[in-house]
Amino acid sequence: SNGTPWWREAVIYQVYIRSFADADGDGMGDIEGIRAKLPYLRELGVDALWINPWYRSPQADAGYDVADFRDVDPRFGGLADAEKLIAEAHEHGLRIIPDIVPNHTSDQHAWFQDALRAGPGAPERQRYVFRAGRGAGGAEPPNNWRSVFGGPSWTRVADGEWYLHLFAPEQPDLNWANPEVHDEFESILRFWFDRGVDGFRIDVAHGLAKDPELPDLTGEPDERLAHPHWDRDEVHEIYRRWRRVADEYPGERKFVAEAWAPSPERLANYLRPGGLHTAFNFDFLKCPWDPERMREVVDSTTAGLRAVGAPPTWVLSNHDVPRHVTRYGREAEWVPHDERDYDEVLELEEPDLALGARRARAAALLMLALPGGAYVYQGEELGLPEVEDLPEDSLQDPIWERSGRTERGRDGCRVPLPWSGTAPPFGFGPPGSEPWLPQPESWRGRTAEVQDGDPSSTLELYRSALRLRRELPALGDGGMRWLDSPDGVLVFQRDPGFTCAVNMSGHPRPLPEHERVLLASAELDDDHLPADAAVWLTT
Ligand code: TEU
Repeated sequence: SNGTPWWREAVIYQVYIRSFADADGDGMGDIEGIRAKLPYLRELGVDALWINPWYRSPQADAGYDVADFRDVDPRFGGLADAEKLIAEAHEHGLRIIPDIVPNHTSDQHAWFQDALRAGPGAPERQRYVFRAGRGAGGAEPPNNWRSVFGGPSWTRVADGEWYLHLFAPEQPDLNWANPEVHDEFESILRFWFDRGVDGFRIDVAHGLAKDPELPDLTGEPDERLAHPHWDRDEVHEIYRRWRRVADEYPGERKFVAEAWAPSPERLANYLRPGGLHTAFNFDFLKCPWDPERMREVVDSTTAGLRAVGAPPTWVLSNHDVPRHVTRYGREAEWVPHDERDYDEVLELEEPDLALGARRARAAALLMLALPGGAYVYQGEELGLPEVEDLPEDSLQDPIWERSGRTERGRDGCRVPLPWSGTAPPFGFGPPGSEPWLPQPESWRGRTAEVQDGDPSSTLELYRSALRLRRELPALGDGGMRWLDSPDGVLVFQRDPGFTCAVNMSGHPRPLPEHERVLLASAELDDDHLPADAAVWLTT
C-alpha cells in the first residue's frame, strides 16, 4: 500500500532450493531451476523469495554447513547463476533474500581447517570455541551442553582440545566475542548486497552469543537468568551493526531473524529501532488448531511487536517442521526438536489428512488477512502433507543418526515438489532423473499442473488470496479489531469494509453479517460457514 516500506507487508515465498526444481537432472534442485519457475512465482503473486543456503558446502546439514560464504555450491550452480537469478527476479518484480548462517561454519571452512592446523592457544582457534576438557586427561567435554540434533555439543580434536557445536559436529560454532568474526560477516553481507540481494534471513539468530564462562545447563532453568547460549542480550549489538551495513544500501534491504525467543517481548528485542526489521513468529506456527489459543497468539505477538514499531509476520510451515496439513490433522500438539528427549521414541497418532487439508486452507486465509507480512513454504500452496513414510535408507537429516535413530528428522517436509505429470519425478527434474528424496506416487493428484485452473484447488485459493491482498488496501500492514462472534469462531475486521472469519468450532456457524463473499476456503452452506473453514467478506 501507499508509502509502506515493502518489508512491512511482504508475502515471502520460501524456496528450499534442493527440493524446488532441478534443471540439470542431478536429483537436486538448483538456481537454474528457480529461474525457470519465476513466471510461476510471479503468477502466484508473492513479493519476494527467501532462498535456503546456496553457498559452497559439504551438505552435512543440507547447506547450513557453509564452507565458503562468497561462492555458490556447484550442485546449485555458480556465482554467475546467482547474479543472473537476482537480476531476472527483479525484472519479474520479485525480491531475493538469501539465508545467512552466522552461528557456525562447516568444518571444511578454511577458518576451521586453519584452526585445526594451528593448535591450542593459536589466534586461529579464537575464531571458534575451543576448550580443554574436564576430568582425568581432559577426556570429558568442557560442559554438559547438548546439540540440538542429539548428543553432546562438543567434539574432541587430535591434540586433545574440544570445540563447541550447538548443531552437528560438522558445524563448529563461531566465537562472536572475536572482532574478526564481526568484520568477516559484515564483509560477507556487503559481498551479497553489492550483488543486489534485497536482504537476508538470519539462521539461528538467537544463538550467536555465548556466556563466556560456558556454565553447565542446570536441570531447572531459572527464567530470571540468561540462558548460557540462547537469546542472550549480547546478540543485539551484532544486529545493530548489521542494520547499519544494510542501511548503507539503497532500496530498503531487510533482515528477517530466525529467532526462537521464549516470549513475544523477547522476540521484540530483536526489532527495536536500529535493530533488525522482522522476525519469524514461531508462536503462530506452534499454535494448535484452537480458537482461544490462536487468538491469544495473534494478540500477544501483535502487541509485543507493535511496542517496538515492528510489523508482525505469520508463518505456518518451513523446512524444519512437519507440514501444517499433517500437524492440523492431529489432536496432539507438535513439539519442537530442541524441546524433545531423544531417549524416548515419540508415538504419533495417524493424522486425518482430509481434516488437516481443510484447516490448512482456512489457515491460509487467516494468515493472509492478518496485519503485517507472511511466509509461504514451497508446496504449501499445493496443499502438500508431510511425507511420514520415507524409507529409512533414504533419510538424510543429521537428526536421524544423531538421535540414535529415535527421531526420523525433517526430511518429510523436504521432499522435492511435484510440478507436472503422473509419475516421479513429477517434473521436478528431467524425465528419468531421480530426486534426492523419493516422492509419493499419490502426489500425482497434487501437482501444480493438475491444480492450475481448477477453482477448487489449493493453488488457486492461494492465487486468489494473494491477488486480493494486492488489490485491497485493507490488507497488509495496519491494524485489526476482533468482532463479537459465535463460540469457536474468530472474526476480525481490517477496516470497516473487510472482515475475515475462521470457524474453529468444529460445527457449522452462521456467517457474520456481510455485503459480499470475496473468498472462501470451503463451499459455503447457505449462510453458514462450515467447520474448519474461513471466509473473506466485504461489510
Ligand atoms: O534451525 C535452527 C533451529 O534452532 C532448528 O533446529 C529448530 O530448533 C528445530 O528445527 C525446531 O524443531 C536452523 C535451520 O533452519 C535448520 O535447517 C538448520 O539445521 C539449523 O539452523 C542449523 O543451521
